[in-house]
Amino acid sequence: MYGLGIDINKINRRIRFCNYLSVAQIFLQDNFLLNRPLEFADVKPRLLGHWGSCPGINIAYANLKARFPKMQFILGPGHGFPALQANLYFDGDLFNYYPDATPNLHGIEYVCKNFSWPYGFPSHASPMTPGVIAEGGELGYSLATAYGAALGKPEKFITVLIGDGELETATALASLNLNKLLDSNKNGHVLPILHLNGYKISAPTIYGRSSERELLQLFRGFGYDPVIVDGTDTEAFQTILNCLNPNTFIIMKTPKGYTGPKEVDGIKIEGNCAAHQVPLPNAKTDRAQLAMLENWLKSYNFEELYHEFAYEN
Ligand SMILES: Cc1ncc(C[n+]2csc(CCOP(=O)(O)OP(=O)(O)O)c2C)c(N)n1
Repeated sequence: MYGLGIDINKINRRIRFCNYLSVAQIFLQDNFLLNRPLEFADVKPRLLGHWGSCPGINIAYANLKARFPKMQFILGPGHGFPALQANLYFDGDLFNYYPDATPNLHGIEYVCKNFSWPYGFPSHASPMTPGVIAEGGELGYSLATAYGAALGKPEKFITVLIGDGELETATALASLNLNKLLDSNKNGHVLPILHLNGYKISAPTIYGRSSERELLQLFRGFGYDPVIVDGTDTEAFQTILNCLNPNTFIIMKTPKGYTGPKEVDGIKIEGNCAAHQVPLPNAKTDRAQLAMLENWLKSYNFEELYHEFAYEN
């Protein structure tokens, strides 16, 4: 246990659960609990989705939810939808709207099979997503949406995850000025978190190549109190959440595609732009990639987490 009754181990287990479920949504159409060796037939015929953003989203969501259970969460890079969906499923929020999203094998199958599937869930956050007010398909609007949602609602606590690629857009960058327009007595608290995973689709981000000093000065110039945290250090993340002030701006560093494959066909994946979409695109036909996928899934030891989480009707 840590400070205010926060259980670091529980947060880390939730992150593992949601990472597994993010990968499973992208790849699996069967054998969701890996009860038998993974086969080509278990892999979806058309691999769609974005892995790279998911681990950082899962880290941010788990840390924020543990500390602020009633927060409103706004996701800038809506392409990281498998992670958002995994968290909504984990908390039972999805079940409230989709009764098939039960906390057992049936629910896991439902969530995975329907990701990016005709008549299922889209590959991005969408109006079908419970609580969504920013779709995120077009980058740039997350911070403005957060400040808008806070207007006239002093009781609200709004967290917003901004992609570092997203923050290169004019809209997101100009939205950094909005903190100057909100009277904290009349409006809700907005906590911005920059998801500094260093890469956008196929290249490094400007902020990923900036020095810490440049980053801190940039956000200080906009009137924030910036603080840098290593997202992979849950204890450090919780320490920062324990000492927020109205101007805190969190810069959360994670390697893009963290916990995913390190290298595929000689190309660096984890911590590189190559993690952005589907890191093992030939998993349905290439035995080596299938084996890598199986090892990747097994690395989360999901079975242990599943037994804690699931109930069977
Ligand atoms: C306005 C806009 N420009 C370009 C794109 C294309 N696009 C999709 S994802 C992406 C990279 C996003 O990078 P980042 O915000 O850092 O998110 P990450 O996946 O790295 O977490 C881009 C440029 C877009 N969706 N919207």
